[in-house]
Amino acid sequence: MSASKVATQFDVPGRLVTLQPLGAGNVNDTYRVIMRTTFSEEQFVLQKINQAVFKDPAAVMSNMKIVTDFAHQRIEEEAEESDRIWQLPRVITTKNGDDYVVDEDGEYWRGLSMIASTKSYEKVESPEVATEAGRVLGHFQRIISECPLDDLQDTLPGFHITPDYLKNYDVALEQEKGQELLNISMEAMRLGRFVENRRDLVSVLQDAYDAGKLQLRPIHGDPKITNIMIDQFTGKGTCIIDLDTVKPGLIHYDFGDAVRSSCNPAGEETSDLSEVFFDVDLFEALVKGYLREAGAFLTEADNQYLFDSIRLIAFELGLRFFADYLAGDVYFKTVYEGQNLNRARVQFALCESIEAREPKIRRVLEAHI
Ligand code: GN1
Ligand code: MG
Repeated sequence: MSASKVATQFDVPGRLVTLQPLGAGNVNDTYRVIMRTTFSEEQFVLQKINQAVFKDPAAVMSNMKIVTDFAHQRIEEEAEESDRIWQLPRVITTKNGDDYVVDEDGEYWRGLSMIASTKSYEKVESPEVATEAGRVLGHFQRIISECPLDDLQDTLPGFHITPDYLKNYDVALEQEKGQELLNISMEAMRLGRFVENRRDLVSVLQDAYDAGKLQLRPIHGDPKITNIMIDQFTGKGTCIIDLDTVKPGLIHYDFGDAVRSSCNPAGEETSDLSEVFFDVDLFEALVKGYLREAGAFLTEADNQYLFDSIRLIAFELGLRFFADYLAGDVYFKTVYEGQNLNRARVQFALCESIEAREPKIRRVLEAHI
């Protein structure tokens, strides 16, 4: 079914004016929908859930409802003492009262409220934005921390289990196509060696979890900087969007992902590797904002693995992009040939920069914890 036909099924007043592609997500299709009546205009977000990634879209929607209801209540309870108006998208029901539309092709569509007058960044250019990014993530993790884990389903089995990504990579490499793509370019071979030299790294968080040092908590799963909304007028962070991957996990996945995406001023899509580096000043700014909210619930053991999470999630994302390139771009959307290879180059360059700055990064953590 066409997106505009689906858009009119949500319980939003007015006639459809237009529908525009929104954001730069690598997984779902996202649109801004504009509805108008004689006296008003309402905009909302329409998304088609990518079922190649999310095999159980109803579970995604169930988690989203549970977590947003829980978080909205906490936001309301704390509203008086807050230094800002915190927001979080609301699931918009259909005219039939459902939480989503399933069209005749079996595609799942959802409507979400728009977080108005905010912007998100593809790359962070100032410490102020980094602090806000940290604050928004810490705030989100804190307000959902008591949401019962048993109510949340695993919407994406294997997500952020780095040893499993390494297995997928090995499978992609064994295929004829994978071998061909690896051997065709010096750059792909270089990345292959980069992975080989870091095989021992992949289980660092998983081992700590298996040993009972780290615990599962409700997490966001995908707090990259483009998912963090900053108020256009006050410059304060107000909200985190893209709640598909909210599920039980390690808070380290979130911390590592927010850090790796915020502290590389070149962003994820640059093709100039000389621009890619880990900016320790941005990192320090982010840590300050994060700990202001998260400091209270992080345990001693949690703190011990924060550095590892930064290095690991940069490496993991590079590995996921590289494996997807070798498998023929089946997971992450691409707009040009070799984009996933390029994205992998960027994350691996960032990982190297993180490794080179390990003592500095650890010092920043020690100074603020
Ligand atoms: C994907 O869809 P988007 O762009 O928010 C991916 C994340 C990656 C990110 C890298 C469900 O997120 O894990 O970190 O791309 N989401 C999923 O840009 O795999
Ligand atoms: Mg996402």
